[in-house]
Amino acid sequence: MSQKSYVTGSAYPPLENGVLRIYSMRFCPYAQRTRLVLQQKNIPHENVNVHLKKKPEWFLERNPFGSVPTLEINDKVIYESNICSQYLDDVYPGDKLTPSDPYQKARDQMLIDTFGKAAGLFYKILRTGEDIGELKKCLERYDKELSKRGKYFGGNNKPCMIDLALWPWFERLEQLEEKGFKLTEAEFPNLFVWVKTMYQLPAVKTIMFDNASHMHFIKSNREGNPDYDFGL
Ligand SMILES: N[C@@H](CCC(=O)N[C@@H](CS)C(=O)NCC(=O)O)C(=O)O
Repeated sequence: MSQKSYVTGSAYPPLENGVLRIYSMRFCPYAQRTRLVLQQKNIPHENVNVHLKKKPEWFLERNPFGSVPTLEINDKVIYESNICSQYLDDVYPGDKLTPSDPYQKARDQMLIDTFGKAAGLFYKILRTGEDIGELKKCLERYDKELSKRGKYFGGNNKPCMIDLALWPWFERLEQLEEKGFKLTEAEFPNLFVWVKTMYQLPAVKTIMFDNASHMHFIKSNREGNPDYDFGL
């Protein structure tokens, strides 16, 4: 199976019974969330990358929104990153990533859902060079939360769903430097420790890109010709 992205007009790569497949795009932070869960839980799967500007017809038949990540197994199709990740955690054995306590689970989901604001601001800053103040305000909440929880949002011993759901944007934070912005350790002491700890995680190391690759992709995307297959 090719790593290169499948385009409009390509033939559907046959899916064997019982095999779990993720439809992805290598630089998508949302797909990265679910790919991190697959890695962290060691779930056997195959990866099919799709060209998001020239989507294959068979991809749109499965997910009419044409978004990644999308999961497929037998006759089941699941999309939306947090829903895909939760499905995997519910169904597959291995490290349990979601807290069993309903209140803790709700608290974590709140932090994941409301992170959408920070993610939106991040891209707006990259696009417009707008000031970083509002983003910092969002991140303060996460820094404070970590100070109560430990090395990870999941505590001192292991990462949990929220760590994996937030990570993709932190791997991309260095991109802000292009606009002359930098978050400092003095402002976000707990997030800084967390970022260092997360970089040591095998799941993160396996699928991460360095800043130069992220920058290349974001620039190509901005120019209207996203280089989905960069480096392949
Ligand atoms: N809310 C979705 C967002 C996913 C998303 O926007 N992914 C982007 C790629 S980074 C995508 O598939 N875009 C579809 C498109 O460009 O048409 C999720 O959490 O899965």
